[in-house]
Amino acid sequence: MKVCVVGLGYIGLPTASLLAAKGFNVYGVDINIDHVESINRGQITIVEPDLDVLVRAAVQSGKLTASIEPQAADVFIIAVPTPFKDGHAPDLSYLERAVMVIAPQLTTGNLILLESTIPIGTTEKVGGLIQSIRADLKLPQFKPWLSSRTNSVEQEGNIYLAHCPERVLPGQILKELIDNDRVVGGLDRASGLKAKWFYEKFINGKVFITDARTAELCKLSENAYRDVNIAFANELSMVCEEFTINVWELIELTNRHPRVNILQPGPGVGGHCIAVDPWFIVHSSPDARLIRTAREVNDAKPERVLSKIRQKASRFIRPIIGCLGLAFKADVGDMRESPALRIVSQLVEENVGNVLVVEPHADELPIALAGENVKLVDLETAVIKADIIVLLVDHREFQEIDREVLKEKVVIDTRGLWR
Ligand code: SAJ
Repeated sequence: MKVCVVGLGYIGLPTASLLAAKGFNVYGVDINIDHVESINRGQITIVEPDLDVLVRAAVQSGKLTASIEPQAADVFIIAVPTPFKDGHAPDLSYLERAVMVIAPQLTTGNLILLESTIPIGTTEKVGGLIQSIRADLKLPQFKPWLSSRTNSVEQEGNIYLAHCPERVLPGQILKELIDNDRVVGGLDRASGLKAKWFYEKFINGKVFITDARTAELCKLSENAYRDVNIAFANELSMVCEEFTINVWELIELTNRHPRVNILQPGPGVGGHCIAVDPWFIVHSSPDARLIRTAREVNDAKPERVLSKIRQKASRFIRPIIGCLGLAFKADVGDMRESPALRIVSQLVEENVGNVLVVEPHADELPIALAGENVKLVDLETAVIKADIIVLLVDHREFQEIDREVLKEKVVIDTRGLWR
């Protein structure tokens, strides 16, 4: 079976290499030629445990080849980003481009799987787009179903189209790709069944079929649920600050209740998923008031951290500020939507002091952090030289810092690592 994976990023590349390892012939497609060439050499730029080994093996076995052009295949998987535009409206341009690129390659019986996170109703729109380009094919019509009993499996199209949102956690992608349960939302029931049949060939998790709209909102709800719960923790951290209560101790004690499980506060919520996806619900429904507020609470958190740093910095003539971490969360190198990066950029721009950055997952500073007043240094240098130490990411390397040295510094621990 031939599989064409469009988008070789954090989801597409692990999926393509896993499929290759399972014996499928996989064509990976990406618009970035440098990325394509390095994959064909068996090299990757994404930091993810064991992915380098898997990609190298997939390429060496001849089962995975990458290109900027798609090829005819039995199954097409689209895993391109769906960011938001100004005003938080979803930007579906990558998805539309991917669909237009595969449309000429489609033949009767093909299965198209949309793994990208998408707003409610997008699978139907993709079906319409393909139909408008390929009048010779028959795309199924969307049919909502309330239970599996109410929908017939009668096939009315000659293409199968389903939304199968990815659910993997960065840092554990390969494990979760295989073990997580999947929800597949078919444009019609035949598409759902076909998608289930395909996933069951290479994952161990259970596959649940529903309609496309339900699967779309299911994925968005998973991330919005986590965002709302983190917002609760972040809100508590602000309340605690007013009353000089240690929020970490508070949460630990509150969580001793058998039905309470509060998440951890931090400098804000980052990454390409949780900081983005809830906006897709908010943008499509005025009823999503709680989800909107959670986004606003979490988005306001970096500014809270910044004002604390400014306040501490004002005690020094020109402080050296050691900022530990730039990534959006612990033990990954990904800086997309990172609150840590936002905080450090702002400190540099405002020239609050001389900033020493420590990021064990980066060899150089991102372009956004250019300036005379900022340098990437090792942990030891930052800890010795800094007047103020701001812990922004709870990378495991930062756990080992000598607490005695910290006693001589002004410490702002946004993650509760040294609580
Ligand atoms: N965070 C907190 N406090 C917490 C937990 C997380 O501040 O208690 C912050 C993190 O530091 C980070 C952000 O939230 O900045 C998101 O991190 P995360 O580990 O919660 O999630 P992601 O973005 O790495 O991955 C999420 C996952 N979704 C859920 O857990 C519901 C993953 O399963 C999804 O596949 C992924 O989004 C995605 O691609 O949508």
